[in-house]
Amino acid sequence: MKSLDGELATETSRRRFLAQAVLGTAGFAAAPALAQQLVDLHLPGGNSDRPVTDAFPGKGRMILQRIHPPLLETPMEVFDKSVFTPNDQFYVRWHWADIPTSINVDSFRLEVSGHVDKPISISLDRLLSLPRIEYAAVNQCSGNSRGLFVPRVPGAQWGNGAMGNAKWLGVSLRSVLDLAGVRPGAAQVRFGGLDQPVVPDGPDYFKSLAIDHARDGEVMIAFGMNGEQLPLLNGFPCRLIVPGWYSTYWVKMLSSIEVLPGPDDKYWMAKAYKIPDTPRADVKPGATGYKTVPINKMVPRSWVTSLGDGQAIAYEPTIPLGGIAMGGDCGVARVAVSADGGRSWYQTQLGPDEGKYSFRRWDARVPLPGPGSVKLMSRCWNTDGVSQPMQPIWNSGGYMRGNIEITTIVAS
Ligand SMILES: Nc1nc2c(c(=O)[nH]1)N[C@H]1C(S)=C(S)[C@@H](COP(=O)(O)O)O[C@H]1N2
Ligand SMILES: [Mo]
Repeated sequence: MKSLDGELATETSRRRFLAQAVLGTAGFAAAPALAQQLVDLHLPGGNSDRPVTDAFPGKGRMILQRIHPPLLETPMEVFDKSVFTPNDQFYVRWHWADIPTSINVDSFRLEVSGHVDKPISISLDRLLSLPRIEYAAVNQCSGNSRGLFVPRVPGAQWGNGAMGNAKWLGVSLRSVLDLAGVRPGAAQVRFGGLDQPVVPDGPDYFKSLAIDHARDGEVMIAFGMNGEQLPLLNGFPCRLIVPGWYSTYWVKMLSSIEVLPGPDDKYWMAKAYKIPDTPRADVKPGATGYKTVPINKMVPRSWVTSLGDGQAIAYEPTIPLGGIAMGGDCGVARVAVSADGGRSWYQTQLGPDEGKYSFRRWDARVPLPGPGSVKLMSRCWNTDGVSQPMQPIWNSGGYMRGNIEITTIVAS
């Protein structure tokens, strides 16, 4: 984190902020030129091929889910190279297409208002001068893997790449709230960004956290990501980090923080991102009449990343397998792996512990049942003792998938 720690508050780094911030106009205005290459996301029931693009500002090779607003998915093989997802291949998701393509770092202000002693307006210089915190955390869209739901549900048809892990650097939200002074009786804190709806009555993107959660000292206003400033598309100049929670709460281009004396009744909290209040948020397809709650903590997940779905390999009696795991809202305790469709399981060796909210690498050698088609599976147990079940869930939002995933390879 050398460059950020040492330099962010200086003139040099402010110029770098600015340079980064004006990237992008071309990529936004015109439809990006698409590469000919297609990636098969192996979504059940077809419509599974997606183009690959490197035409978005600050982004390398990404799977194109939507141009306007940009929805870019990280190719699975990226997760095999490091538990930290490079900024230029970190997935992108926006709800509204009206996203600023340049940020003036001198006039930018983060407004803190509402149920506080004194509303404040914080410049980037001031934000950068506050005491810093840093930790690794997985950013995962609530609808990551939605395209794998059976029966299929509407919404972005993500494969497994609407997620990424980064080392986030910033200041605690608590320290910023303390500058304004939260008044007694505060219930929630609402966060808004610089993006705007593109239709007259479209609901502006606002998300809220309970006041105690907002003040837990971990929730972060981040301006650093893997030792660099945030890419514009990932929320430059600063965004919220809510470790362990789905990234719908991780408001990008964060510009407003409003302390509320009661619950947030706006669209994005009251209507959108609600999950069934049932075990694992699971309901029968077509079910109605169940109670719902706002989506919240993530669940444990894991993937084989050393081999891709559909990959052909030379048969060997035992093969090396590797992948990544996440605990959800706590650490990874262990990961087991199977190469025979779940009949026999083998323990894996965990890689370095980068913190409880981070991805964790796992590796193993496993026997193959023989040549032919082989179903690989991995299963994560988190430090709260929760593990991935075999059975997929279903809900109409396509949220919170967490079952054991299957990677089919052919050994010959
Ligand atoms: N301002 C703003 N912040 C936002 C969103 C948005 O539409 N606007 N989308 C949220 C959702 S649903 C997701 S999944 C994450 C995606 O973060 P990323 O694009 O950095 O990967 O941003 C979150 N923060
Ligand atoms: Mo999301």
